[in-house]
Amino acid sequence: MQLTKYVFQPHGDERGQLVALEEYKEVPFKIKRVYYMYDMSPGIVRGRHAHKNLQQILICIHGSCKILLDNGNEKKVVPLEKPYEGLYVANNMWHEMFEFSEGAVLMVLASELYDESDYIRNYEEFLNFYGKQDKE
Ligand code: T46
Repeated sequence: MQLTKYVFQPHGDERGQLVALEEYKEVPFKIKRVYYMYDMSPGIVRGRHAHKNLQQILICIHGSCKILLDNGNEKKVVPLEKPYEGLYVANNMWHEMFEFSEGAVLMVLASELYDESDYIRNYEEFLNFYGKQDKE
């Protein structure tokens, strides 16, 4: 499985750090939506779905968390621990977010507007479609 973890360039000076992300530059797609999650309960797992078309970059802008990526054949767990790191999550990739540290904030840059019909929330359905497709 090919992983793309970006290390963005912080613009730092004595006042602190700043990271700037522009579409088609640091981010390989047009950014149509930004959302973020916070106040996660201890031990909670979020995600547990794949997207048919959506591409995303996940950035843990405060605290840390882990991301499970699963393409139907292979699984990888990627830690997100720095506010200047971004994990690319392609379409057709089952993903789960877990082990959020206290106070963690996970921000997501998304290539499409919110569309519930783009989600595959059933793991068997995901495996039946993408797992078999990848093996052909
Ligand atoms: C994803 C992972 C990384 C909206 O109304 N608009 C939105 O843009 C989003 C993202 C969510 N919602 C609503 C839908 C649900 O009622 O917010 C609620 C929580 O969404 P969900 O349970 O899908 O959240 P996660 O954390 O499981 O998944 C989210 C994204 O939905 C998903 O696309 O890839 O983060």
